[in-house]
Amino acid sequence: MDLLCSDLHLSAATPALNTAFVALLEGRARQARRVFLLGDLFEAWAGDEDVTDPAVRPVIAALRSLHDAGIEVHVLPGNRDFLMGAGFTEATGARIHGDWLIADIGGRNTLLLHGDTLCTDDLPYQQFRAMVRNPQWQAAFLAKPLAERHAIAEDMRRRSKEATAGKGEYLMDANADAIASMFRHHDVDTLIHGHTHRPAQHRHVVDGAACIRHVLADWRDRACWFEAEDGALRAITTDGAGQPVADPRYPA
Ligand code: LP5
Ligand code: MN
Repeated sequence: MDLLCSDLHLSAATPALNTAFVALLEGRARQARRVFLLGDLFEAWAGDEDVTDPAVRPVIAALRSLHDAGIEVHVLPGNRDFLMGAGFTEATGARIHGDWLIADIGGRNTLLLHGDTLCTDDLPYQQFRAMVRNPQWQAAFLAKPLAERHAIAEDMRRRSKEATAGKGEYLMDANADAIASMFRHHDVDTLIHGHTHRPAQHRHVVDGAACIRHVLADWRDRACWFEAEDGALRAITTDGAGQPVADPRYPA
């Protein structure tokens, strides 16, 4: 079984979700062969010194213990935690990938993305992204004291909230041409991503071929993950008692 999730946005302000994620890693994930974290595991990652943050430490320890139990942990960077690097890898044993990854998920050759690269209509974001993904910018940012980086990250979160409040909903969704060219370019018929916080299963036709795009839900209200096995992909959430149940936001 492979387990996938994204957009947990864990921080010191989300103790219940941090605990729910640790419970997932200590429970259900132990039956997985691989765990894929498709970005925005953390609300904001200002550098790998954050692995010792008291709120983050239990999550790091749970990832480490999963890795030590022989389960592969694969991470794609999100727009909140793209600065995770060698310190994170060393602490957790997880493998950090580039912007995309192709894997056999439930028997289908599947492209995995965070999802932000699909939002090509959001030009201010794409410009911001190009700036912060530049290695020189990152080196200069990471050379600043941690407290200053936290303050910049917090300021950027504030700016982002202001900016997104003024953007149309369509602008922040995946662009149809970007989706089609991803399927085409990577020669896959299945795509899984998060970022847009719009849980759904979309069917697309690209050059006459039927394609499917699964969008992972965020963890704002409750845990959500996909389990893939034997040709099936199941969306799971937890009920009021924290027990795993089929997520009603997705078709059965
Ligand atoms: O994250 P969310 O859901 O609110 O919105 C995203 C896009 N916003 C972002 C910014 C992050 O929220 C902030 C991340 C901080 C953690 C990283 C820490 C280390 C880096 C510090 C960086 C300075 O990704 C948002 C999208 C939305 O998704 C939907 O796709 O619209 O995009 C924006 O809000 C970008 C603005 O539109 C453009 C902002 C330009 C401001 C540039 C100021 C540069 C300041 C540099 C300081 C050194
Ligand atoms: Mn995101």
